[in-house]
Amino acid sequence: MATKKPAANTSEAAGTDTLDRANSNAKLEQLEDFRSDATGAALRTNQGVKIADNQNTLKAGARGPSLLEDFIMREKITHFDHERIPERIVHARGTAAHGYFQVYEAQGKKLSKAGFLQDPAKKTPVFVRFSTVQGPRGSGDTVRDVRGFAVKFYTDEGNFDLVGNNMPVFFIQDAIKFPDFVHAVKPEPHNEIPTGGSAHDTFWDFVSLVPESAHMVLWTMTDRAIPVNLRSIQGFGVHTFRMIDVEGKSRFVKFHWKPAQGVRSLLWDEAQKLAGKDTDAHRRDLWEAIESGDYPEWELGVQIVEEEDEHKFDFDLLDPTKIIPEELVPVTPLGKMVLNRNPDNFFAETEQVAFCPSHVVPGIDFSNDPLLQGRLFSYTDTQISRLGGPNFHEIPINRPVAPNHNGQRDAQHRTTIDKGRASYEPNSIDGGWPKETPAGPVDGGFESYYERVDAHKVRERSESFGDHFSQATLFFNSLSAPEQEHVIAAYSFELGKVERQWIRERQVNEILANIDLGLAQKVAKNIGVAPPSAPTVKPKKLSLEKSPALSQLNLLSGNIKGTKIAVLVADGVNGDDVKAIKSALLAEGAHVKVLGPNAAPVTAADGSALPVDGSAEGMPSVALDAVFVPGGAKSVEALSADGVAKHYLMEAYKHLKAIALAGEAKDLLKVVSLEEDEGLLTGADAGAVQKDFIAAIAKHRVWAREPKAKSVPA
Ligand code: HDE
Repeated sequence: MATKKPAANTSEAAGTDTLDRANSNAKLEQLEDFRSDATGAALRTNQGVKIADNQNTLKAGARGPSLLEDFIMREKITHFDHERIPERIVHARGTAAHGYFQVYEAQGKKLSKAGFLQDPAKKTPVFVRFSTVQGPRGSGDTVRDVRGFAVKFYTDEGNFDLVGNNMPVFFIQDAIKFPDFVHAVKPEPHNEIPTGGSAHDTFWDFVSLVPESAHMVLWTMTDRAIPVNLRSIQGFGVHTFRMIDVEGKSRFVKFHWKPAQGVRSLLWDEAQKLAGKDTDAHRRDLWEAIESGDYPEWELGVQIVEEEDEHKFDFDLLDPTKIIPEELVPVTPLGKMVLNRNPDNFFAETEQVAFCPSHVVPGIDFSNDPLLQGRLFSYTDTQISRLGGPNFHEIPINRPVAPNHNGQRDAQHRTTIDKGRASYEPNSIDGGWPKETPAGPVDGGFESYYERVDAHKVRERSESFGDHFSQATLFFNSLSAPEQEHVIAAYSFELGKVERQWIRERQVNEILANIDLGLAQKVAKNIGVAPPSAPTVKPKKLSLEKSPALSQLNLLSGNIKGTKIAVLVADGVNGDDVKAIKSALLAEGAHVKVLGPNAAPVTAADGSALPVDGSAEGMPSVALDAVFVPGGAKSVEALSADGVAKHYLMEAYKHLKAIALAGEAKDLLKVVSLEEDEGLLTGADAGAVQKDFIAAIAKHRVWAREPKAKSVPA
């Protein structure tokens, strides 16, 4: 149990908002109880010695030199000096949460004998880490980048790690190219610029020389690379895997995570601003959603391809730069995942968690995708230097719930006190234990799929991996008009930052022109390159003209659950409007932030004190999804004279957000020179606009406004 905070902290509850602040502090203390370290235990050294003075080093006289003998100070500083561990070489910036996975129905006879896919009543614990790829541990959350989506299932048969991304393909086809790719995308070696992004020469040099990257680079130029938050990203296992059923039959599968919140993204201007206004935007959003009980949820599904259908597609299932269009093979839902608990300690859990694609359980197996095969080696290898040795599986967050028992011994950071004399197998000293378990349909030992391989040893790329453009073309064709516009803008922005003209030209002529000539010509114009008149590679006939499942505008949830709405107030605000809109939005599962000129409560028109959640400056429009301004003549007058409030509205308008102005707030339209449209609504009071406001928020953006919004200053 938490003991009370020291008096110094409680004395701050002595201002005008005494009651509210005291109440919310008490709530916070209760909430944080389980995270508290208020044990009542004495301060001791690591050797267990009680410490009498933690304020002063041992000195020869109060003003004299410090003494080497001070083991208390030396232990403390030595430990501190070694607090940091190497950050991940890629995916260093991340955030994570605990939760559970629950299967819908038993899969043993249909698809996989994996134990965690059998019992719909069973909740298998998971730990999920989301990440960006390029930036270091302290970099911004909203940069243009791929998002990692790594899930550790703590199953009764051992840990299963599904280490995926929020995009369904990858930049390269063979693991041997990974260090080249990463060196190219990382900040440049001479000046370590840029942090967190790919808008620089070495990245575009590499990808313009490596056409197999064309499809994935196109994904990173879409809005998928700037998600609005981590609760609304899709996840993909990327590679083809195998699943083995109880009869031993194997099928190929591709894993998909579909967010219940729908797929939503930021606009580029928002993403850039948010990176400065709130570096932790995504981390904070996930944390706050879970703390508030709004638990993010995803559905796990698989595309299933029967063994005999392996070669029926016009691409190779083993090629990680290809998707299987959902129109050809629909996603079969398997179960749902809910994230319902934040970590207690970032370092111990989020930083020290070690994922590895080779952590599989019986019923799940690998394909021969050459990128996947390389990953099976790389992840354990990297933990050996990052986590300081081969015993990282003993770190609590990595420990399986299934017991592990074998003859592996010693090495750095071993914490298990192994018993018995026989650390080898077979043995006759410890009764032969631990022994092998034969493979079986249920709870058996792991047995690799009995695949026949008969070939020459070669260093070769299969010819079936040779088409690098047709799926990129399919993807571009499948995007809606605003999505295509954003892609053109993203290539233009990124290539516009490339200093070497020949790299710009090569990307336009040899890559973009082969994806879509119109795309290439528009980008060429924006970056000062002569527009190409023809592709350099003969286009392959597309077997599918469009895949609607690829456009994120088709992937909205249709409701406003989990969105964040700003309510702008000042002294004199109509308190009834605030109350009404709050209850209407909360009833739909949205989060409401009442924002004042500063963090102090405002006085409503009826004289009552109205607490606020923060200031408009502290929670900028780029961090929220929509804006409501209640009526109240005095409040509207104050907002009309407040630069922050006016900018708030104009910025929300520019970013195509739903805006509703109640009562006198309609007067603000003139002040900021904006006109009503299908998402900028006015009405006599909150009740009159709330229905249309909610419908506009559910559409996520007012796309029809985009051309007009361009003239609003950024
Ligand atoms: Fe990774 N990747 N990767 N990767 N990857 C790492 O492992 C690697 C690839 C992915 O939150 C590293 O523990 C190679 C594809 C995620 O902790 C490292 C290749 C996909 C995460 C590594 C790939 C991913 C990583 C760095 C090509 C999507 C973060 C630290 C053969 C399917 C996991 C670490 C977390 C992390 C190697 C390609 C996803 C160095 C060699 C494809 C989500 O081992």
